[in-house]
Amino acid sequence: MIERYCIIDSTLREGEQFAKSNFSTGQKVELALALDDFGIEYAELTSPCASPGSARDARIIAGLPLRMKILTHVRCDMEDAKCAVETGVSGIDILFGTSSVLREFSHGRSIGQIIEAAQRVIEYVKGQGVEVRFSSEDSFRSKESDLLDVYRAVDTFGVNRVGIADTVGVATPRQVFALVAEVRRQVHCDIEFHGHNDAGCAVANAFSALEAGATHIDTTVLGIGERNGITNLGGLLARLYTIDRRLVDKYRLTDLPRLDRMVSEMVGVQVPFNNYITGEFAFNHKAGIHTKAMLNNPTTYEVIDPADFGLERTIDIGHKLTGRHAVAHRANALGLHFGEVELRDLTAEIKRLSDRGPLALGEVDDLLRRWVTA
Ligand code: HCA
Ligand code: CU
Repeated sequence: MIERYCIIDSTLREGEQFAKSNFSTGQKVELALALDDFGIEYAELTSPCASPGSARDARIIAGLPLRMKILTHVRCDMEDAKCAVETGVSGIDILFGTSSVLREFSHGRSIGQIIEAAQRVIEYVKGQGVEVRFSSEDSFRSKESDLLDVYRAVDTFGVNRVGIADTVGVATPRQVFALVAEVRRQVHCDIEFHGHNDAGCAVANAFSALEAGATHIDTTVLGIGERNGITNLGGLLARLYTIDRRLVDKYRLTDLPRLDRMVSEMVGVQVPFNNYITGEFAFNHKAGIHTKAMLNNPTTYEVIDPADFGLERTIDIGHKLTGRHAVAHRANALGLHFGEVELRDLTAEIKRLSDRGPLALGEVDDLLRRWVTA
């Protein structure tokens, strides 16, 4: 049972790590305003220590009159934390690699040293009246007992959330469920999940995390991020909507197409054809068996009502898989009415013609009109 949850949209942090991203200040502000209108609870920004422009933009966005909370993301380091607090954000997400591979080849610290460093930074940030989260990079390739030691310790230091990160996208939904449920038993604070999509499980894993008691999920618009990205905002909404529409009522769903389009234009990629909800064909119906049922009752082949997202379904007619019902429906829309035999012949003609290639709707319409006068 999922009772309460928040989305932390990281398009302005993880999304900046996408190969084609290079948001201008104006674009960052535009996106922050759009996410806020949408009803997202938190937006995470690139570390102000990354570049002078990142620091300036973090201050600008933290100063906007928004309902959502602005977070920034830094390493577990005192200098970084100070720099983050100075931007005026309401929360800081700190990150430390706990896996043996990162400990050996990246920062070289022991679990004890990680806990000590975390305590200093957490106490400092809390002391500044700022929200703080502690996340362990590459959680699923970390030793579980190490992870739990770290999470239990930072919980006692007063973190608002612990973060579980599937940095390389290896976790399965079952593993996510098991780890989040275990962390849920061990700490009192909130739990955040951040999952990459390398193996195609980012949405499923985020959902499993919620089922196991996570309270915060990281997403990005269109799922953009390092490599092939993380949990797609629209994908998570689709997953939750089909479980219980009320879970997503708090968001202004009709603005999702605008958000997806905005980010696709900003980063210079198209919205993928198979994107959740806003992909060009997400509500397109083609085969005769489907279109017949759809015309009788759209819930036969649609679990999401496109109108809830301000979208419309399309029914393809001019192809060899077409069916009589779809043809009759189109004819009715044009004010033309055919008998059963005519309809059968018309449908056969469309199938014959489209064996050479699909017909445009205009061509189908011409054929229907000619049939009347023939
Ligand atoms: C990265 C960091 C991160 C951080 C996630 C988090 C990851 O490797 O770029 O702060 O929870 O995937 O581990 O994005
Ligand atoms: Cu990440």
